[in-house]
Amino acid sequence: MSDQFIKSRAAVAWAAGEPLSIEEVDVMRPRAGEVMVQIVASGVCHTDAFTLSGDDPEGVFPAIMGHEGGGIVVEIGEGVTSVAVGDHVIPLYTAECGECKFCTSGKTNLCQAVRETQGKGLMPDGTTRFYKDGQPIYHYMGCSTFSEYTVLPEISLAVVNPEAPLEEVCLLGCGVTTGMGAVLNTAKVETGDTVAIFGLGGIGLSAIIGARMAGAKRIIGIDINESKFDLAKKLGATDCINPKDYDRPIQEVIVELTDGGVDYSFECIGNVDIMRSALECCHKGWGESIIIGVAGAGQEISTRPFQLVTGRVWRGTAFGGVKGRSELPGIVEQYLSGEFALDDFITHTLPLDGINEAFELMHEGKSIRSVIHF
Ligand code: NAD
Ligand code: AHE
Ligand code: ZN
Ligand code: ZN
Repeated sequence: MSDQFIKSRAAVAWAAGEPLSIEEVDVMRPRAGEVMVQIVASGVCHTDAFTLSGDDPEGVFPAIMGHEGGGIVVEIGEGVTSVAVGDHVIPLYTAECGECKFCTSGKTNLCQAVRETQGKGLMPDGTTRFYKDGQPIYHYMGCSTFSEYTVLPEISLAVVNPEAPLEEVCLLGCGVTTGMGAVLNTAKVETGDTVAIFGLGGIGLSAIIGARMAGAKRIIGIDINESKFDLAKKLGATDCINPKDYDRPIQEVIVELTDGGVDYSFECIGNVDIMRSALECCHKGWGESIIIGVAGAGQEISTRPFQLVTGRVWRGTAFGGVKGRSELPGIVEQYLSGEFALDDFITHTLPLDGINEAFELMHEGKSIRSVIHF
């Protein structure tokens, strides 16, 4: 490869369902409007495992996965003005161009400027920047943070305070922002509300933090893995429930516990049956259920329409409704000023070589977040 390329160690997903393979790949230098980032650390999110499993309709292989990273800008392409070499950045799987119909709507964070090519594993010009022995390798969620060096569109980077440790604030690239944002931006939970949070992984635990910040008076955490309960309680859960302890649907249990149902519920698992439970444990007349979990190809949600006729609301959220470029730097400042902690989430730190162990720990229910240090 020519000097248009640099060498990078990366974890390559050659095919669905196979372990990642550590390779030296060639990364093409940034083109116009693009930025090369040296990744310092990356969390491993359940969505990485979901796509690797083959269940993601947008999953393409071979690919370099990872979307929860933190890094430093090493090179900018022609015309890039908002990001400079040396900036500390968090890659964004939800870009923010500030100009598209979505960005200017004031109604959503789902910028569509690069979404179509991103979903195909490509840069906005329809090509890839990753190669192995001349074979193209796809990008993932526009981020590919499981590579020492990656290339992103300028509009897919949030510049953050360099005092923030990238080994921790990388978690704001997905999990923690998603859970907190779902509660604070999407649901807009208020003081005194009762909430139920299904699934106490990185997303659900972050939703607990959001609920505590919002002043919720009762925060019910639900999980089938009771090892998650201690941290859930430390972060603010008032009750923790294991559905396996009951011989009736968990929604019935929660409705009874809460005098008619919760004000808000959050599904943080990706299980369509639990999405139904989460809706049906909401209070008649006003309860709202927010879907965060990602379900596999072909799966559908169902409930009796009467649940909605009688005032319950079903919503979904991506990246917690947060506009990355304009809002994430402020969330990093909140973290720096001690409004919430991130170290609680980091149960394991591993070198890139240990990335398959990170997936195993997740599947075994032993980790909240594993962070890969480059
Ligand atoms: P995780 O694996 O860390 O946590 C999932 C938790 O759900 C675990 O604690 C597990 O024990 C629990 N669980 C599994 N089955 C359950 C059941 N039947 N009942 C109760 N609990 C159960 O995963 P995560 O990283 O926290 O991600 C959670 C979900 O959120 C995934 O589907 C992920 O793809 C999705 N996600 C969505 C967004 C978004 O923007 N919408 C962002 C990040 C992650
Ligand atoms: N590609 C999947 C959907 C995956 C999905 O829902 N992704 C979330 C982020 S998960 C982060 O861990 C998301 O942001 N979705 C909005 C978007 O534009 O992708 C499929 O079903 O095709
Ligand atoms: Zn994620
Ligand atoms: Zn936009």
